[in-house]
Amino acid sequence: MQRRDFVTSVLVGGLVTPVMGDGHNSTEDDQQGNQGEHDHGKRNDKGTNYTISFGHWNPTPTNTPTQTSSPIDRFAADPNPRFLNGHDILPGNFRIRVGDTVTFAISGFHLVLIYRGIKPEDIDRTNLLLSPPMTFPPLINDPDNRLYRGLDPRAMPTNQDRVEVVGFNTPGRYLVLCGVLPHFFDAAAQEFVMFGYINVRD
Ligand SMILES: [Cu+2]
Repeated sequence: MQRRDFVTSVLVGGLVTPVMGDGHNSTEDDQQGNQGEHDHGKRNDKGTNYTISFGHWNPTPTNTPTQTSSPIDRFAADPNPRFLNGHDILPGNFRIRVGDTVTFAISGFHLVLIYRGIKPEDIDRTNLLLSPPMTFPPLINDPDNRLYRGLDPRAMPTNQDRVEVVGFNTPGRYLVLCGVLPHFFDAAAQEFVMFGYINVRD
């Protein structure tokens, strides 16, 4: 069975010379990184991966609300200096294809929320909130049209940075936002801030 799978993999891979019969051995598998595990027929050869930075550390002299020229030292007493965190989703608007995946590279106290076919105004940010334990800000808890809710950042107060990879399997326009309420909606300016769109097409 392993031998047959390997031959299939070579043919599917489009190599000029098919490896038949005795051509299969464990050394070749190791060179391909397969280590004997095959997943042919399920491979997504067309898809690709995109990276979105979801909040970022911002060691520059122009931060708000605190003006500072200090570099960020994460060995310091507070390893997550929130006033030096940029609340941006970058890129904020782009197109991918069905089957692609997106790597959300999350830095700081943020919550990845993905909705399909709605706008920021459609999110219930008044009634559907997770009550803040301790000093955490409220988190949006609106399940309507939600495709994905990421890990609860309140569960990891010391090491907030992480990566979450999400696949997009249905065409549509997806709203990506940070579920931390004051990041998503600036109450003083009365405007939506930390959100973006991913357009998924066939
Ligand atoms: Cu956020």
